[in-house]
Amino acid sequence: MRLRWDLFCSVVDNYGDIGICWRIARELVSQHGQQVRLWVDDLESFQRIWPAIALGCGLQQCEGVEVRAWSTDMPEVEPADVVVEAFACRVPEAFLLAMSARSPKPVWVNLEYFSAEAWVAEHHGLSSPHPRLPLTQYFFIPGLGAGTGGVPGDPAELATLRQFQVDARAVSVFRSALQIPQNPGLCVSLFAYENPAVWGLMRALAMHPQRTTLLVPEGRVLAQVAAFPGLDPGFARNPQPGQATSVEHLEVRVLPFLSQDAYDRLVWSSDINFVRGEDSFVRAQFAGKPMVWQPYLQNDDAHWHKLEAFSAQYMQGLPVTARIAMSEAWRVWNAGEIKPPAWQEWLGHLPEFQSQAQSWAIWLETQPGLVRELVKFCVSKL
Ligand code: TRH
Repeated sequence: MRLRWDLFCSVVDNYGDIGICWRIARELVSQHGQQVRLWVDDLESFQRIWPAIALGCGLQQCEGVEVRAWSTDMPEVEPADVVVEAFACRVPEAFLLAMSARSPKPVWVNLEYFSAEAWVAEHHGLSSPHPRLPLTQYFFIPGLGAGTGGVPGDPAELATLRQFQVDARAVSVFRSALQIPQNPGLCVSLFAYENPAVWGLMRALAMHPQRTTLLVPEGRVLAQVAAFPGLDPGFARNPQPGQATSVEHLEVRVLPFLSQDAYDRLVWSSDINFVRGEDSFVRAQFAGKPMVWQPYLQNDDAHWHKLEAFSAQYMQGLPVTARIAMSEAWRVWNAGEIKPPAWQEWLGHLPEFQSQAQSWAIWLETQPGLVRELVKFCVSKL
């Protein structure tokens, strides 16, 4: 059934909000034949992850999606069949009134962040009536397992990336374009928030017998990486994309901020991925490579609960010593502690992490896909 969708995305900070909405919008169109209007209040962030997006353009078409700049003077438009408010953003009052005046009323969805916590299955699908208007909103919460909104991953996109991963020539072309060495040794991608723990990691990598290339796209953690003792002082002052510098067995290489497609390829072609937030975190799981996750910092330690809930499931297939090593490294990373021994221990278990990450990725692909579930859910509420 071809429905019309209004998908609203407000960029709070960082790139996860638009990153996830953009994947959903594209998959709705390409895999489910839906008609999507994506409202975004920050085209600059959008353009960073998808360079084809034009700035200052109120309405544009991209990848079959109608992209609208969402500003305070939102034009009067008829709401679509489905209205999705992503990540607690709120549509303007005038639009809500138009929704309540529409017949039939749109299916109104509050799309939440992905989490492995148990409450997800309890709250997913619940409804909440509007206090004044004849409208009902439904919670749609992505997660792991039955009763959740599923995992964000476009099956066609995953198949393409899986092919890329085993295509040595394609990986080589990708690396050349970014000046990544063809034989990088242990190839580690690093996408993180500011984190003092990065020095402990770098110390362990520098001492590790295998040569390591640490690939750091421009972003929040770069200044701390560059200030690591022993790196070239010029680099430390002003690290620029394309530059590289070494200390002992570790080479640090700065990448430009990549398009979302290129970032996916970086994750799929690296041996280890440090990821953060929601979207890169799920990409790293599908890539089937060892990873370290830094959830977005929240009040009341909510990020620690998220981390614990996910770790309990993700790490359960590991032998005990490997599980302890992984869990300690993830703790140290998120606590911001500089502890090289935790990383040495962790590096010692990489082969176990590799096979566990592969099994996890295979299992994850058997899980319900978020967009398919979302379409089914909305059709059922029409
Ligand atoms: O940028 P993030 O930290 O986003 C966060 C989280 O989503 C968080 O939960 C949310 O509450 C907060 O924003 C407001 O991390 P995330 O989720 O991994 O999103 C990053 C996106 O940026 C993802 O789609 C990948 C993309 N990306 C690029 O396109 N190019 C790059 O070079 C890099 C490093 C990332």
